[in-house]
Amino acid sequence: MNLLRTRNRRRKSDVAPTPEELGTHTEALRQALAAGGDRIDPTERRLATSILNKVDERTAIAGGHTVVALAGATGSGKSSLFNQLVGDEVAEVDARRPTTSTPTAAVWGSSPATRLLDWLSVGTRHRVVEPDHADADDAGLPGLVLLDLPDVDSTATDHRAEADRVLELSDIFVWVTDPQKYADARLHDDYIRALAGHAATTLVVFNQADRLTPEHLAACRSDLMRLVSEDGEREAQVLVTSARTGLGVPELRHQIALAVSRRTAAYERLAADIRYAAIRLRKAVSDSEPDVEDALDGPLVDALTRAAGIPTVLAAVEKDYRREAWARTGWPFTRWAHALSPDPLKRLRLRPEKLDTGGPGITTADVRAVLGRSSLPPPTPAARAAVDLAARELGERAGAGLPPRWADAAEDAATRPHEDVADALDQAVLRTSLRADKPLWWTIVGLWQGVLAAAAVIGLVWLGALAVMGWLRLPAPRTPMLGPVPYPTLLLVGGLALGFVLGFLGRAAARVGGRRRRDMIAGRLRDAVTEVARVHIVAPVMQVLADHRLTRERLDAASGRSSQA
Ligand SMILES: Nc1nc2c(ncn2[C@@H]2O[C@H](COP(=O)(O)OP(=O)(O)OP(=O)(O)O)[C@@H](O)[C@H]2O)c(=O)[nH]1
Ligand SMILES: [Mg+2]
Repeated sequence: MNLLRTRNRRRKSDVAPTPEELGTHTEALRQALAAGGDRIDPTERRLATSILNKVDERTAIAGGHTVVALAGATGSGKSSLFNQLVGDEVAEVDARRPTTSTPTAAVWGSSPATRLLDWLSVGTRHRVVEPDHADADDAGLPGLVLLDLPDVDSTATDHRAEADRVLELSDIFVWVTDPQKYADARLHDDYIRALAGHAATTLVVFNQADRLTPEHLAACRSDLMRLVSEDGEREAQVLVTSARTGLGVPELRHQIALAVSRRTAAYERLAADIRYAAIRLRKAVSDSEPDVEDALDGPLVDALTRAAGIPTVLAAVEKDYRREAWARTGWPFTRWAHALSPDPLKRLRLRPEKLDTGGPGITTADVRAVLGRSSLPPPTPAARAAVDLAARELGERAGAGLPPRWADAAEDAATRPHEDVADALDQAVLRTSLRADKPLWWTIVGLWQGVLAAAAVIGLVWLGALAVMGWLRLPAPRTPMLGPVPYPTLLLVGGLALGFVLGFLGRAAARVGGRRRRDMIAGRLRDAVTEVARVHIVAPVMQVLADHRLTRERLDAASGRSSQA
């Protein structure tokens, strides 16, 4: 992809980072790509990755060189100006069009810039040996790597591709144009406008000035300045030169020397590219994330609770409480009837019996949590549909206002296949203890029932003994009386009657207690189901939102915008 065609406009003042800032911005862009994952458009990711690679490669090459590229239309005089600047006939100049097909480099200074030129894949290299009497204007040229590029507009398309490739890697862009082509709209759009924002590192050269009369030249120059300004390069320098007469060449050399001596052009260019990638990626990220903090308070947990069969479990818990309460506090003479009714928790394989494992407090529930499933009925299609609906609604809420790829990710996270959720729910029910301390009133009432039953039995035996003695005509001992009522009769009737009444009250208390037990276990089970919802449905959705936020913050940091990083 040709980055030059799509470059955004940037303000000059945006582009002046220190190497440390460039490092921070680069790292931020890298983190943004990691956080964004596959929710970043693959084409944009490739673009950003190629820029990151470029930054890595360029910053790894030491030497402090500045790469200045002469680019423009065929025949504008790039090679001629190159030779003027080098002071030697290095590049081929010809009346044939196009002439230059591969780039030529000239390197000033003591270092041959071998690694840099290898990286630029520029094979033709020339070392410039500066004369001792170099004037003050040349003071900044050590460190300059000047490139003569192929043209960008000839019929040879590979010329343009090669020029674009090298321009992409260059630090300073010198646009060479001439009286015939300076107004070519396509060249303005594709290059000067596309590279606007590199004003600090862009020079526009109007060459072949010798071919115009002074009036004509002035008119063309102001016309070119207007066009360049319209391209967004308001502060770009427009220099007038003639490679034939040498007019303006010292000024061009001076301007290049100034830029090279600042030694910041490479960082500025790289920072501008990082910024450019970050701004592009930022367009596919929202300014905020939807608030789904209340996701666990709503219909999702309700739906999961029904799907987990928890109403069935709770009904069994309540019934079990009543059953056990009656067994312990009921009228002893009818208790046996309860023993015949089925155990509701056992039927669901949820009865928390102690196992004879010797381990402390291990219940069958704990073991089944590892080994298998409860016998809860599977969720009905309606319950399943309610879970799907609640999950989808959560996903839609989480994705609302997010760009499409993020919205899709949020919905996918909420509505992943829910087999694991069904299992997790079953396990959550199994792991939840249905046990609770035996109420004290069971023991007290149970004891009283024992006492009353014993009294009734004693009364019965006593009366029986009296009856037998009467029948045998034996003299009966005096039967103690409470008022008009003999003790044995009081014991029998009182024991039976009070026991019956106590049993009746116990049943009423068991109904109330059963409801309380049900509410308590309901709380536990709801917590367990809430945890399943959190782990399996809400957390993945939250993760998407957290990734989205991190991506945005990192992109803002990469582009130099304020960030909460
Ligand atoms: N009159 C005049 N002719 C020039 C000037 N600069 C270059 N030329 C001539 O224009 C023709 C093209 O010059 P080059 O330097 O080869 O142009 P180029 O931009 O390198 O062309 P390509 O390599 O095809 O892209 C040559 O015949 C040069 O002699 C100038 O300032 N004035
Ligand atoms: Mg040339």
